[in-house]
Amino acid sequence: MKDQESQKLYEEALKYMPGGVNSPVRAFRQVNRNPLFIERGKGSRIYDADGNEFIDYVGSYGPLILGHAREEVVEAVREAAACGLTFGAPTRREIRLTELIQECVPSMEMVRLVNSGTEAVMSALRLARGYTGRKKIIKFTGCYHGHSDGLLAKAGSGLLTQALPDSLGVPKAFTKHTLLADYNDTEGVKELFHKYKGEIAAVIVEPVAANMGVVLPEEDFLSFLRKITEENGSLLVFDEVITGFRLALGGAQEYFHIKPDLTSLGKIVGGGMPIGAYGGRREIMEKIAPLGPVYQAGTLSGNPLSTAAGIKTLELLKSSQGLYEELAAKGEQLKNRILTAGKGSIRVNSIGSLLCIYFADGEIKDYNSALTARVKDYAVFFDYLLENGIYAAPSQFEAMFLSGAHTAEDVEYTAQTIEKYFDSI
Ligand code: KE4
Repeated sequence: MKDQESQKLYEEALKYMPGGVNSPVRAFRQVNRNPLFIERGKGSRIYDADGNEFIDYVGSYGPLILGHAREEVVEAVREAAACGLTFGAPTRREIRLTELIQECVPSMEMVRLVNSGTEAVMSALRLARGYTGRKKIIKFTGCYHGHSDGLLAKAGSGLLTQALPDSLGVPKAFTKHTLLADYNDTEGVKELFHKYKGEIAAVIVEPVAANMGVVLPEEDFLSFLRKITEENGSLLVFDEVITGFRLALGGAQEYFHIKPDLTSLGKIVGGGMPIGAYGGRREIMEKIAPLGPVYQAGTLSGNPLSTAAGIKTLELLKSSQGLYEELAAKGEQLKNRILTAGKGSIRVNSIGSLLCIYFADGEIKDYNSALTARVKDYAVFFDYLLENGIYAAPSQFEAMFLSGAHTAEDVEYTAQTIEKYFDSI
């Protein structure tokens, strides 16, 4: 595959940016090649600097459930931009977007818009501590909730990719109130609530752990978290930055019928523009400045372009009959074809349009089992797909995303290519 232009751009990029990228996973460090520089995308396709075309299963790590450059979304941004990029003042689009969020996710009785998923989670946890007057937070190993200091403890996503259990530069003091439990380990959570009785402000969880590949909650895990937080006066925070508007229009909380106290959103809610949001029960959200004493702010929060893209995206999702069923069917079809092709050498975790192909022998149900994945085998597989026009996640621990723009032909071609791979090794 020709990649001279990407190589040239990569050399250039290395002069100015750490690793030549603005987010670590894009550097392709876990796979055996340098990153490709992407020029444009349309629908399920992306096109790189050398003119190569790929079926894209990264989709910018989640926002593009409608595919790249969906005309109505681009038009909405274009129209908003022509009226000014930002005002630092309230606008009607913020009302419309937060109204749509509340319609789709009824537990979010009140919403604050921010600029990234990291900011949404960081703010939600500050609010949880402010509202409860407690300090401790429980998070799960392998879950990733953005890069705010207190959460960079045994996190997933890029930290798992680079085998960094923690980050340099985060003093121990900043994570001493972060308690760790293993995903799906209800006994471990019980022990923490026993040991730190009355001190736990919140439990934060990815309702589907999409940042250690795709690890599903075991039966009753989420309802157990709902119960034990209620019993202890702690808040349940669903980090739906990936699952929000992905598993269902109402996200994982609709899919699993669990009502958290607070929810963080990102990605899809901005339709590909920079965004985050957090929200929940009114009496909790009213603690947020300027109403209450928990401070949080942002220059570009609720900006016209992100709200325009988010509004149009959610309106299209609301009116798209059968999209989620279609995504789930495509995901299931692809999972079954891949499992058969793998002849027992791989595992595929999937739910709806989220999927992860693990090069592993045992079930992947938490951080420790995820660590058993044969990442070098994954890297060889990734390269084969890339050479055959398929752009998969450049890390064993990132989910692959299907969109409404992926056609039956895309799925068939992908399945056949994967079948050829396993026949060839
Ligand atoms: P951002 O700050 O990257 O917008 O969101 C942080 C975040 C929070 N919560 C969850 C569940 C997330 O998955 C993320 C970010 N996801 C990663 C992909 N696994 C972003 C990709 C990247 O870091 O480049």
